[in-house]
This record gives sequence, structure tokens and C-alpha cells, in this order.
Amino acid sequence: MNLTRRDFPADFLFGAATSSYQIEGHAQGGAGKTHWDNFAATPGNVVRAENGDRACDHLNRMDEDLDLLKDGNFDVYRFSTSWARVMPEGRGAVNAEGLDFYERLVDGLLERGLKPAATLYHWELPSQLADLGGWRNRDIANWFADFTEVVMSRIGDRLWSAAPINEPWCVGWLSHFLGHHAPGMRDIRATARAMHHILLAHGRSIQVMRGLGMKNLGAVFNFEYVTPADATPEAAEAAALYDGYYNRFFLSGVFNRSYPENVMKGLGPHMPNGWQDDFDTISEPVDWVGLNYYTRKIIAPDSGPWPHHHEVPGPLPKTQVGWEIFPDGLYAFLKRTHEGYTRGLPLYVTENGMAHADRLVDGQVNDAARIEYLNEHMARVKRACDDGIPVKGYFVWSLMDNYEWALGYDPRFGLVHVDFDSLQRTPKASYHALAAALAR
Ligand code: IFM
Repeated sequence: MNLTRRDFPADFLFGAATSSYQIEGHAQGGAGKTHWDNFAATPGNVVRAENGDRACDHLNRMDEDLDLLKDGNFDVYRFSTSWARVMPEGRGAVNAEGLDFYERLVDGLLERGLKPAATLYHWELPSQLADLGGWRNRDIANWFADFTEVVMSRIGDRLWSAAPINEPWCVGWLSHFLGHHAPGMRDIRATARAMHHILLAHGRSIQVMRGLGMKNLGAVFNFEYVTPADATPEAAEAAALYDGYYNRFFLSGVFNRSYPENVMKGLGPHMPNGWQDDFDTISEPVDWVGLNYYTRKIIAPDSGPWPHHHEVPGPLPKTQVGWEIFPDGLYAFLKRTHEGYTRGLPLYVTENGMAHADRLVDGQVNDAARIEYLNEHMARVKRACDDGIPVKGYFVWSLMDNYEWALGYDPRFGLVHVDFDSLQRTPKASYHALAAALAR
């Protein structure tokens, strides 16, 4: 790596991230069905209809995986808790085996000197709650508060940090407007309701965790840098709208108690009654903000229905999943988030990394492209630190290759290679390079 731990402030933390459905093996351990199981079982939604039934079998290989984190010299492990593993029907009965698993995970991290950073929801909504309308139903805020209480009453006292919901844009827009993720809806009214209820649930969850006396609570948002396709005012307007519903909507809700005007032109008529009265809950103070960043998009206007725009391909080098590599976007979001919204709160890069078509050859994976991607992005993080932006940590997505949602098991995002037949883990060159850079 070009940079090492010593190039960052002394209290700067490095970590690796995963999520429950993507690695655990959801068919095991008494977890209930989720809307992802249903989505994946419906032809055309997921490559080869693959699902998270077995994934990386992390449920049974947790100790080996935690050793990888320790040996990689990471400080923090960002993981998520599956709602359907803990409460198989979403409400009511608790699966003791599921809660026990997360307790062993947290204790295993602490025993290894690692800081546990939990996210409560990384997309596995229990099927029974999806039947009731899922994120479209306002009641989800209280269902989620109850789930928060169950999980955090058990492990909240030992966590280093906690955040309610990973990537609200994906839960809302990607899943209800574009239909690319479960529940696969393409409906503007569903989208408006889901986007608002996600923030309401976020706020209720923060309230519950505060009530339990927990500290270091945050919110994790994903961002895509947007570039207008040309120099026309129409392209600028199109890009501003993309920026509005992707990058500004959730930050504005939490920190400015409002939603962007350009977004409300489309979503406004579909919002749930009384949404304006929910900002006391939505804007519950948080202690930090996490930024997940991967790429940028080029946006062109068109004469189609709202939002009147579409993406066009860009010229930059791309990752295995076709995402342009644009490290400057990470710096831009750190600066904008600090100056425009969080105004001094600690920021963490909670996800950054690349998919690459890695191949295991003679027991080794030479992922030089990933090392370069990490070098470039870490350099932007360092620049932000040098400029006085309070960035306090950088976590790589992902510790290991895993289930990449609608793209199945093809994209490899891991620092550690997983053979999905034998389930053998092999640290890649990027893992070894990072371990050397992070050694104390
Ligand atoms: O794999 C996902 C993760 O679940 C959420 N953030 C982006 C990653 C890469 O697509």
C-alpha cells in the first residue's frame, strides 16, 4: 500500500465490513424467511436465482473469520444483525439461537481486541413483515424499534458503535422505484412511503438505543457522485435531481428536518399523511455519520416521466460490476457532508472497495487492481484528514467474497477469496498488503 497507519491521525481506525445475509448462511440456525429469499426465488431477479442459503457459511466458521480480522491488523469489524434470524416472523417470538450467535460474535471480537460495530438492518426483512407492506407500512417504525430493543438488550452493552439501517437509498429507491432489490417494486407511491418510513424507523431505533444507555450511535448513508452528461441547464437539472434523491434526501431529513424541493416535486403527492410532523423523531441526534462510497454516475435529461433522466456510460476504468472508478468523489462527499450537514460530527468511511474478477492460482490471488483502488481512495481520505475534515475511520468492503445480491456470487468484493464450493478462505494480495500497512 502507498499509505500506512502512520500516515493517518493516531486515533484513526481501520476496519472491514460484511453483512449478515451476504455471509452467514441464512437457511441455517433457525432464521425465518426474508423478502430476499422470495425475491431470489422469482425467476429473473437474481443471477441464476442464487440466494443466501449457504453463502460463506460464516455461521459455522465465525472463529476462522474473526481470526482473519485480527491477523489483518484491523481495529473494527462492521457487521450486521439479521432481523429474521433474531425474530423469524419479524415480531413476537425470538430465536434464541440467533441472539446467541450475535452474542458469541461480539464476545469473539472483544476477545481478539477488535471493536464491534453493528448495523441492525442490512436488508433481510422478514417475509411476514413484507406481507404487511414492509417499508410502505408506517408501523414498520415500531416493529423496528422492538427488534432494536431485543437485539440491543442482549449485545448493546458491548458494542463499540451501532447504526440502525444500512444504505437507506438502497432500501428505498433501489428496491421500490427501480425494482433491482427486494421487494422488487417499481412504484413511485411505494417509494415515497418507504423512503420516509426508513428515516422514521431510523429515529425510533436511535431513541430505543439511547433509552438503553448506548453510546456512539450513527447513521450510514451511501453516496454516488453525479456528473451532468453535458453543459446544458437541462443536464445540470437532471444531475441535481439524481443528487437530490440519492445523496441529499436522507442527510437532509436527519440534519435539516426537510427533504430536497426538487425531489418533493415528484414524491410529494405520494407521501404518507402527516409526514411533516415526523422530523422530531427523524432528527434524533446521532454521534457520527458513515459514508459508503464506490462510484459516480453520468446523468442525462430525457423527455420520459419524472425523474426525466437516465444514466449514460462513462469513460473511466471500471470494476467487475461496471462501476467507474472515481476516487475524487469520496473526498467530495466527506467535505460536503461535514460542511453542509454534520458540521463537526465524526465521519467514518463505512464501506469502500471494488469488485474484481479474482482468480485463485497456485493458492494465491493477485488482486493488484484492488490494491490500487484502495490506495487511491485512502489517499483521498488522508487529504480530507489533512484538510481538517473529522474523518475518523476507513472500513473496506468487504472482508471476504460474498453474496452480491441481484448479481449472485459472481462479483468478488473480498480481501479474502472464498471458494463457494469448498468454502475455503484464501487471503488475497490486498489482504496481505493491508495487514502490513496496518501493523502497529
Ligand atoms: O454488497 C454491497 C453491500 O451490501 C452494501 N453496499 C454496497 C456493497 C457492494 O455492492
